[in-house]
This record gives sequence, structure tokens and C-alpha cells, in this order.
Amino acid sequence: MTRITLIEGDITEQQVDAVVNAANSSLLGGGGVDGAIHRRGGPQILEECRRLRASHWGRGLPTGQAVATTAGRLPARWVVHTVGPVYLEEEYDVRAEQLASCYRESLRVAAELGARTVAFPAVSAGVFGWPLEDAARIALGTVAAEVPGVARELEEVRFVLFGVEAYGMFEQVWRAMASEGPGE
Ligand code: AR6
Repeated sequence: MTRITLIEGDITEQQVDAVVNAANSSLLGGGGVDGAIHRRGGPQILEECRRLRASHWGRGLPTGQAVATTAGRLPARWVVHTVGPVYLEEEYDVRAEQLASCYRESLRVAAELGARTVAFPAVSAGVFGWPLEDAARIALGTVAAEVPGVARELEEVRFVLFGVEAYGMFEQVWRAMASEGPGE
């Protein structure tokens, strides 16, 4: 059984096999989680990202997809980079599906690598402006739906929320989902 856990903390400190990065299409770094991962993980991560840009992902990684690199000096084995959508109300349906795809694709990539433990941040809920409650609903709903399938080999999927507000919101949404039961 895959455990889904929530903690308040910094994703760069997690002792897990794979840490998911909320990147952008360039794969060349940025602020938020992305900045923290590159800073603490060191230049090896960026080197691999540049190689990905020079080969398969010449035009950048499309929104909703995921790709892995080394985790450099982080206490993890891999970083799975995924590109969340920028929040735009007029295109809600398409972009919500892209956000769900980030979680599905990241789990698929991590499982293919043989990861047993994966840590996620709240993708798109920072610079990309996705409202926190809805970001939590999509994140938790998508991961919960995936763990009986592609992610069944995983022992733990951990959401690492930065600050009490994000942690509290994920907790609240998770509890509400649990009380609604399966099929919701
Ligand atoms: N550990 C865990 N969560 C964190 C950390 C951390 N160290 N730092 C921030 N967060 P964001 P996005 C939270 O902006 O919205 C970058 O410039 C943060 O509080 O990192 O997908 C990229 O290069 C928020 O709840 O990602 C892209 O251009 C969540 O992580 C763009 O930002 C996501 O915030 C991506 O924006």
C-alpha cells in the first residue's frame, strides 16, 4: 500500500528517492522551489538540464510533462522536473488537466526509475498563481487516483508544504476527501 503523507517543510531537505521540482519549460532554473533545488543541489543538476535541452527537449519541456535528472548534492537520488501551468481562469479546464498531468507524469517517471519514495511540492501554487485550495484538490485527488495503478510500487508519496498556510490547506482538503470516501 502506498502511503500518502503531508508535512510542512522544505523539499530540498527530504530524504526520499525522488524530489519533484516545480520547474518551467526552459529547465534552466528560476525562483521558488526551482531556485531552492538548484541552489542546494549544486551545478550538476543544471548541467543535466542543459544536456536535456541540447538533445530531446530542444524546445523546452511542455507543460504537464516530467523528466528526471540527478539530484546532485540533495539527499535524494533524482529530481523529477515538471512544468505546471500558469493559472488562467478563462482556460481553467485545460490547465487543470495539465496540472493533474504533472502529478501523473512525475509519478510515472519516478516509478520507472525504481523510486520507492517521492516528494512533491504544491506545483503551480506559487509564482504560477494557482489558488491553493484548488491546487491541493487537484494534487491530492490525482495522486490518490494514481497510487493503485502506475504508482503502486511506491511506498510513500509525500507532499512537502512550505509554510503553515499551505500545510493547513492540504490537511483540510485531504481530510475532506477522506470523509467523502472513494469515488468522489
Ligand atoms: N520546499 C517546498 N515548497 C516550496 C519551497 C521549498 N523549498 N519553496 C517554495 N515552495 P513555486 P510554481 C512552495 O513558485 O508556482 C519558478 O521560478 C511555494 O510556497 O516554486 O509552479 C520556476 O522556475 C508554493 O506553495 O512554483 C517557474 O518559473 C509551491 O512551492 C515557476 O516558479 C510552488 O511555488 C513555477 O511556479
